Amino acid sequence: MEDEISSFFESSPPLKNMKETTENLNQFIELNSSGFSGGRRIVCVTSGGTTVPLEQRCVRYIDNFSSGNRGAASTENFVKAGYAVIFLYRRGTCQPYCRSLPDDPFLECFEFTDKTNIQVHKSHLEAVKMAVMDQQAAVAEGRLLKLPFSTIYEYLQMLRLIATALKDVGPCSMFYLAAAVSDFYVPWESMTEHKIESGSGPLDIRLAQVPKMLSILRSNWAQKAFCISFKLETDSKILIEKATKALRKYKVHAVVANELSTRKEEVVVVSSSGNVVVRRECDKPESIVEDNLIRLIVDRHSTYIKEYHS
Ligand code: 9Z3
Repeated sequence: MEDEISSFFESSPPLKNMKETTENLNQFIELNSSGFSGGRRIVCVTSGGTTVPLEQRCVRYIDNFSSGNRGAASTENFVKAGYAVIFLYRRGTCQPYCRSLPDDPFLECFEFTDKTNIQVHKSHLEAVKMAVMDQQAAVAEGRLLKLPFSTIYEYLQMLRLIATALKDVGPCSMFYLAAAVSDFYVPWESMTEHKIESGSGPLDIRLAQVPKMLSILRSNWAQKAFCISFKLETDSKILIEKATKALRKYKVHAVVANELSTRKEEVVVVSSSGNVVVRRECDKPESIVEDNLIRLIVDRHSTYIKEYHS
């Protein structure tokens, strides 16, 4: 397994903004773990789906479904709970504090009062005000660092970078892995450079298995961090069994199991202390499942830190 993982990284195209990303990351972690900020807990929230390019100069790719809503909503709740959040997200997916804005906020929220004055439409005023104020406050207080990815290559290299940078934060750090990560990919060296020709009939592609990074995250990159992974299924009959298997195999602290069609209504937190069903409060229209989910995860993290120090 270790060999597969090293060869995955050795053959990956290097990250473009590696130096700048590492600097921003280290600065963010230093600020939040110093006495100046009171030593905050730091969580890395991953969000959105990874792409698998089919060509090195990519025109076509395979994608994993995820709107990024779970990651964005969870980030807002972690910030509210006092955490600093590294939001590792798929470019173009849902962003924290923007969930109640329309699909095309720029075109739908603004209106011209005359040719030189633009203002927010009355019906969107509250949503825009909250989005801008909350996001600016989180960034100004140094509680939110956003890092984008698109491909499986970028995602896994960034995850390794973050895990390594968080090593000294130990049990006060958390990984909350809500991103939908590809299980299969085309190895970079076996990928054609140019756009695949479409004139020569059906296309056969052989996909290799993406090495399971969760094991190495737990056993090597971030041994002391609290680690929550997600399990997504479309068949509810196998969901809990699969989540339980993942809990044992990867030795994470909990697996959040969700079924695609009901994922906004309920999730099941599977851990060694039993399974807990977490639901959205149906009688409150504003309520989202992440309100209760993050409360539970934060509680579990507190217990983990206490037990670690005793
Ligand atoms: C999830 O299960 C997330 O909860 C969703 C959130 C992607 C369903 P949305 O972004 O949806 O709000 O639209 N994420 C993990 C999915 C995943 O790929 N898990 C792998 C698996 O199930 C393990 S890493 O095998």
